Amino acid sequence: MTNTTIAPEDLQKSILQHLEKSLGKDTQNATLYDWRTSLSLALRDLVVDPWFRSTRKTYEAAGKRVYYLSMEFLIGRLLEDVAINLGAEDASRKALADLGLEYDKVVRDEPDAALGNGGLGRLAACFLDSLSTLGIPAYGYGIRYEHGLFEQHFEDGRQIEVAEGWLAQRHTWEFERPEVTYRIGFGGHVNGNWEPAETVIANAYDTPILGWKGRWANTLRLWSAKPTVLFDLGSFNRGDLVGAVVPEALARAISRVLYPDDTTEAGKELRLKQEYFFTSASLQDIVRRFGSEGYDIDTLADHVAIQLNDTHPAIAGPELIRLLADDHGVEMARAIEIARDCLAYTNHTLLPEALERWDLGLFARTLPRHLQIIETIEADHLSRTGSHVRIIEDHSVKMGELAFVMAHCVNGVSALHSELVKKTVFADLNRDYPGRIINQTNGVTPRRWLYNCNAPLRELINRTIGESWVDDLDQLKKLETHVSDAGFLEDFMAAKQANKKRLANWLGEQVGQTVDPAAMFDIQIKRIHEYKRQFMNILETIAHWNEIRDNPNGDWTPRLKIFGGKAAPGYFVAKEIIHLINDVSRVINTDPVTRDRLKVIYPPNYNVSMAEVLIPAADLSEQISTAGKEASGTGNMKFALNGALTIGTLDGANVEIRERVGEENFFLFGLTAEEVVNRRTQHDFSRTAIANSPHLARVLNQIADGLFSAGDPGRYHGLVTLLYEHDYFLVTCDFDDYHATQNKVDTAFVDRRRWSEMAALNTARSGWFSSDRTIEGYAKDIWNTPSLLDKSGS
Ligand code: 73E
Repeated sequence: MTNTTIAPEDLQKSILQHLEKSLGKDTQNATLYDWRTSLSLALRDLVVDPWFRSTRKTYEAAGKRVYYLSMEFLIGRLLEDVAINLGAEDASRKALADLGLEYDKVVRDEPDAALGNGGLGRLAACFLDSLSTLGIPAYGYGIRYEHGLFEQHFEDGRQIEVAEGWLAQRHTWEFERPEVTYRIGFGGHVNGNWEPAETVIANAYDTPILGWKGRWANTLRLWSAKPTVLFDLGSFNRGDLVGAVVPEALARAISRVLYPDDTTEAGKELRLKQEYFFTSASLQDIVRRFGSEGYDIDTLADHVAIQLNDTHPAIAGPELIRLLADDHGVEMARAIEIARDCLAYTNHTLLPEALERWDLGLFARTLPRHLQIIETIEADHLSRTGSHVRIIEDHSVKMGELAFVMAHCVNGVSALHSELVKKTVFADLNRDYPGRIINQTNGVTPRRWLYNCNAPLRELINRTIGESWVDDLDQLKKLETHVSDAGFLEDFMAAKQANKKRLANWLGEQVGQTVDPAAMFDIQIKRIHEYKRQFMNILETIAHWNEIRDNPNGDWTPRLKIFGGKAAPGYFVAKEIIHLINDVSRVINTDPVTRDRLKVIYPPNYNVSMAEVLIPAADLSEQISTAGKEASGTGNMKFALNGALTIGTLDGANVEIRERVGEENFFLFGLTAEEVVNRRTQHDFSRTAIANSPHLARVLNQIADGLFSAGDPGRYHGLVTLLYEHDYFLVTCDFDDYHATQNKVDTAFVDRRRWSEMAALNTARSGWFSSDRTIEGYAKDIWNTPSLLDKSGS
């Protein structure tokens, strides 16, 4: 089947019925929330049919299924996604319009499901979309956090974190499964059998994930933690009111909140419990489903492919062995073999602070049986390979080594990153297990990141090459022949201009700032981190401001600099950088000399929905991390796909983007990964770099003098000192090249014809960065799972 087409009248009938029967409201009293929920329920009804059909086909095929285990699924809003995949967007628009409602306003009322920090969680969401679009039978497994990533507010330019509450409203897309529960044990003793001291219940909630044209739907199953005893009546009867609710509160704490640390390890007991909680529930579910279909447990790996999204679910190795050996009586050596045949592990970062290690004492106390199994895994690994790499070392359990040894395949997320994985963190294990490490360069779903978020460009592409690019993004190549056509380029730039106007309006509403849509929109949106170097960007912005002030009558290209992103609440330096950007923005935006030429805006609370407004409007994409540090990046791909040019280093997937779009259509600067490593060994490299850069020296003096922190001149003493003394991320060394390259961007932007060619070529040559291509790579090289869509596309 293809699209579920629904007539606007029928959809409207269904909306009104849900309003009345599901929400108990009449049209007189309905709020925006009621209308949005009614539309969502009406559309959800249409998802059920393809969802059931896919599930039935999956069981009939009796083939292999993918289980994607991830602590994070940063899915954002779902309403528009579902409407478009169902082919019901126009019907929704009409049905609502007849009720006096505006579709876009209703869509925007939905809170983001912010069950992730950044790239890793968003990648998992794009993968779900592609798995469904490709018709590969799959389940996503994760945690149903009551509070997703915190809301970011600014107070006097400082980041303040406020708890997020997406579940305060009814989450329309999910189906609670009260009957699907598993017991998850913690602590206790092993006397032959493991007797946990504490048990919580994992309860399933299912969200159907519909693919393009509604041809297929998979399931995202999220676990919520509940107590085994709902209420301690004994304590209550003794008059201990607080004691009566404690067991419940402790159990529920496990799925209460997402850890807000991106690319850093949380290292807390509750985090270990979260990891084990969702991994155990997912594996029990997988093994139960497998058993219910009547297969012999020895053939598990013929039917089950489990992908570990980083080390967060790395306890899956020992847990699966425990289920096989302790519960199903499989002999230990065979259990290890089966588990390894099922498991594969994706590494997302080389940053040492992100490599998970658990204190041995804490681990032994929390998961005593698993520690025994890990000792067995380690002994097996050492004896088979003669390796000297241990899993338990320095009084800790190393989850990277555990995941590596227990996976039949390990992958990095860009060509450069995968090579560095082989050469650095896992160099020894790579020798012990040659060929185990492979590459799967990340991708993004073109449905959300072009079709849904960029209507003007979507329409132009459809007019030019038809609609088949949406699930076959390589088709964008066909646009290349049109790049010599002045009319096409004008249309391309008109689409960009429409998006820039939309963003200008949005900024007016959200932050009360007026911006010039003719200015270059230069955007850096991502988590705030030293290695991503927002610091270098704001320093360069100050240098640019100085230049304009030095020559106020010069022919300056007007620029709007936009920053977006959150800092981990405990990451002090990142929060200082946020404060600095906001301070600089205040000074620059009120300077009458530069006002028409330079503006800096930092809208608070960057999230997926904000990205959907910002990315289509970008002229310039900032991908400026220290080479060797950004494993891949996925924002870089979204910008290029939407016709922004990149200013970037040879880091992560930038390398592959530049190769594909052409080096003449990419603004490259900076040290290479190899040069970065060498430069760090040079004595006083940062002082030397600052001494050799009059621009940078001047900017640092201005900051140190308190130019941006009136009344508090010492505010950025720490940040400035950091650059002189511990510039680990080489901001000082790359600064001049970055600044010179920004000047080249200014010049290039003025040549509208050439710029439009470069922008259009970025779109035309970004087809390879579809997550459909990535998922096809995983399916072929790692999972060995076929698509169950039949050839006619149904
Ligand atoms: O380069 C990105 C990459 O594009 C990388 O930093 C990010 O993963 C993206 C998707 O592959 C990432 N996130 C984490 N590690 N790498 C992480 C680590 C701990 C907690 C949460 C996220």
